[in-house]
Amino acid sequence: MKVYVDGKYYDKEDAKISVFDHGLLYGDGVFEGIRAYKGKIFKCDEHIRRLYDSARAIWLTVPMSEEQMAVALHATLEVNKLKDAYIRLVVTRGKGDLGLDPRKCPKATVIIIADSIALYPEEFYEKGLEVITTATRRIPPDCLSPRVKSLNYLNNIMAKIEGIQAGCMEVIMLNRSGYVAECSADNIFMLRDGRLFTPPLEAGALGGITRNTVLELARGAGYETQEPNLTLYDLYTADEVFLTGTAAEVMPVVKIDGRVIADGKPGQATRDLRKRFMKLVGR
Ligand code: PXG
Repeated sequence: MKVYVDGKYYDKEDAKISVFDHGLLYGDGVFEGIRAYKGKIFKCDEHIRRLYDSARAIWLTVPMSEEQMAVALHATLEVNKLKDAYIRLVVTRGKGDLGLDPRKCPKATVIIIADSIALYPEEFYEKGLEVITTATRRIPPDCLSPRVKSLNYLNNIMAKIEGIQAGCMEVIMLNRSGYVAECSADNIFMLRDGRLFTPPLEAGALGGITRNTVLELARGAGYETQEPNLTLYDLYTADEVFLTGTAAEVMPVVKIDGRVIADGKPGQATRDLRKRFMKLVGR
């Protein structure tokens, strides 16, 4: 495996950054999780746009153009001879000193790792996931915008640990008002009477690339879509619930906090939208 670090490729063992990098010292940086299907990077421009928006929002200058970033992403796939892959793109504040001051970091660090994907086992798509709601609430947008895909994932990791302890692979996080925000690394959707709902970004959701794609696919297929605040009551009484994300794609949910959703099987619309998504990515 060859890893891209600041314009050069290193073997996995030799791909290293400084212990003074503020990405490590403070979680000061941004990242993207991207997928390639059959050699084509899925929604490459959208991921690059989100990365640069995240960077701009935290006063971080990415030391290359968006066009150069696209070239670097494709080159990293090429060097590793990967067709179906998971790409982790990380931009940190760079090497600085032992203080918060980002002005001490003259140049951002850019890392691109491309690996074969660890897929969710097929059985989860057939049977559906069981999830719980966590006590850990999503960080409020007035503290750190969830729109920024930053290297500060502790909030989500605390939620993930609650899920692991309950035997669940994914968890639902509420915002401080008690409305549904999203999951630890996925967005959430529900269906009711044929209409598709997902929480608004203001509720504390990341603007997921898969979320956008599924909303577009659904509208194109004639579903009515809405983005209202959703409560746990809405999810518990939904006809269908599913998750979207780069890793999960479209994943049915059949149990929430011990309550069986509808008949406990992946729903018709979920299967339909999953099929449309898989067609779009060519699988
Ligand atoms: N919410 C959060 C908090 C996320 O981190 C999503 C929603 C879904 O967004 P996309 O753009 O992927 O549809 C994410 C995505 C990983 C990993 O390795 C995490 C994500 C994506 C890919 C890999 O844990 N998070």
